[in-house]
Amino acid sequence: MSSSERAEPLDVVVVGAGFAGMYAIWKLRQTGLNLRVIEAASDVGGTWYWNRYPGARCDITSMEYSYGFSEELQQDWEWTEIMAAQPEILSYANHVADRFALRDHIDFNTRVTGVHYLEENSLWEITTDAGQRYRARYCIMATGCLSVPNTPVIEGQDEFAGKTYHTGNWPAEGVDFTGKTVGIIGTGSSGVQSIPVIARQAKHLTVLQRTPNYNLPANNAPLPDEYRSRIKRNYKEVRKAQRHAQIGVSEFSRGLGGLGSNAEPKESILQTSPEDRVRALDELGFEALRQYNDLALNPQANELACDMYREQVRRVVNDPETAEGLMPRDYAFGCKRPVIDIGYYETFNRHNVSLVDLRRGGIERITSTGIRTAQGHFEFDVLVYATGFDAMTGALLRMDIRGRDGRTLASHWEHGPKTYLGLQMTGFPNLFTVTGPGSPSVLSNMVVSVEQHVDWISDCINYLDQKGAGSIEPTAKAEDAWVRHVFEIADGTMLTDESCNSWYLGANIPGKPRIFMPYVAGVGAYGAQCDAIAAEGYRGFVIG
Ligand code: FAD
Ligand code: N01
Repeated sequence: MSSSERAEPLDVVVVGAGFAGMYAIWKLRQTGLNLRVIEAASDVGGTWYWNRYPGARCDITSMEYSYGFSEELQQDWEWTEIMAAQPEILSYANHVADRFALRDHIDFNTRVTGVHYLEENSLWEITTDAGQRYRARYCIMATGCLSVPNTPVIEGQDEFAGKTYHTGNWPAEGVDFTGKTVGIIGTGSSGVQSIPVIARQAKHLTVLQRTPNYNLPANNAPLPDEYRSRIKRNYKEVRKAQRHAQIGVSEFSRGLGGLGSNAEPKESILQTSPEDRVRALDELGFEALRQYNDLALNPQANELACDMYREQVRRVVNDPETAEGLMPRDYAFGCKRPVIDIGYYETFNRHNVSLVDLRRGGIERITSTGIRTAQGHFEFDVLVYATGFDAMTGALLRMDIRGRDGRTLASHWEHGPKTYLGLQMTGFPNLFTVTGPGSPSVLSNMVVSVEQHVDWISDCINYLDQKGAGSIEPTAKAEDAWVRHVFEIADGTMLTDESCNSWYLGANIPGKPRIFMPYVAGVGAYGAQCDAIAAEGYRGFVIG
């Protein structure tokens, strides 16, 4: 009998076998629950399975962007660089799967298409593209925030005769760009990481850029031995500190580079003179922007930083017209996820790289040989989409999720995602989301947030089982109050500024409601609320 056809319902079905689904297996197995994980890919790793584009790497120090659940694992595993590249992170995921025999619980190459609540027997029925059916008391969506690549609809795109790739769904065998003329659309994190690497191989690379980003230097390097041993000696404290930190990175990594591990910014840019700022750029280049503490909340301070940024682009990029084209304008520094780069601007000094600044005339259509823009036609052998994701809600809304009374998640979220704590939705009992909208999620070190969510969900299921309770879901009042709270604390920051068209707001997907989705208060403040709510007998939830 296949796992999906067993007579008895499962305790739990988990959808997705990235870091979240993998940890869910380890955690829920400890408590004796019987579970299956369903994964569309042919193996584990999620993000790091799909995003194999050249240059892909994490932007948080790997000693911290890694699991904390096993002391033996964290002592044994050796990272080679401060921020590991994708192949190393995927090897790590494979190692974890082997070491803890996780694959035994996973059905690979299987995409979940339907998730329906059967009210009469309080079970979820999960159906797949292969026609399998699973039934379970609980369903955990570990489907990822950045797991649905966004390919914009551009007229003529099917006519292109060359090869087309998306950074978020890169072929496992890699792509050889040698001797090829390549066009790339998109200059977010994926574009900024891949452009310097593709440029080193291709005959010619044309970067089609609609919005230039604000990038900061990665400062990546081989992992310093002293840092490695300091972290390993203190891993227990590191993991504890992560859970109390703003973005889930401990002070043990301070000063190392990567998000969350910069030195504490001490200076107010508003207190500096023009001469001070020129001197700072002379001494530190783009790094200078990391030392100011008033950019996030003060628009005037932010504008001074933007001026410094543009001046530094001018200094690095030799051709004045290209430099001008690469300068971000009209939106605040910090409103989008910071892009961490390695040699991005220097790449535009290569003879085989050119920029098409789409602000001077956009894409009109894709032709059989390239892209026609208002500025002319550009020919390519290969076209790369580095155009991002339908983030945070995309994977959930692509499944047909139906809760009580057959109500769809799509209708519950018609005006934007509504959750309580980013963990549950009203009307969808016993269905949990890992790092869902309304939790720190993509604003955090996501391995830390994944572990915190899975731990909370596991404790919640144990609590219900001990009580002999059959279901849990948030009250509409608690859900509404949480949605308001998430919005209110983001309001007034650069993150929700009108000029900002980030994927945090859903602004990258035509027709998606413009709502700020993650929770900005930080991993520590958020975790404390989750713990308090559980300690008070799951305040705001109805236990049936
Ligand atoms: P994912 O890794 O996205 O896994 C979700 C899985 O669910 C996927 O394997 C997918 O195939 C599967 N799935 C989805 N829908 C279905 C379905 N219907 N049926 C079956 N299976 C399904 N975060 C950081 O904190 N630091 C970083 O440095 C960082 N770097 C990143 C770099 C890149 C290129 C990208 C794209 C993201 C990065 N992130 C980073 C975010 C990253 O997504 C998370 O850190 C983390 O890997 C998420 O793990 P997850 O298991 O929640 O989701
Ligand atoms: O996607 P993005 P991403 N015509 O949405 C452009 C994580 N990540 O894959 O800004 C022309 O940021 C779009 O232009 P615009 C990280 O969380 C992390 O790069 O909409 N251009 C933009 O330039 C990150 O934030 C790492 O005007 C079009 C680009 O495509 C998230 O994933 C590495 C277009 C998309 O940028 C997403 O990053 C990679 C069109 N029709 C990813 N449509 C690390 O470094 C879109 N664009 C850890």
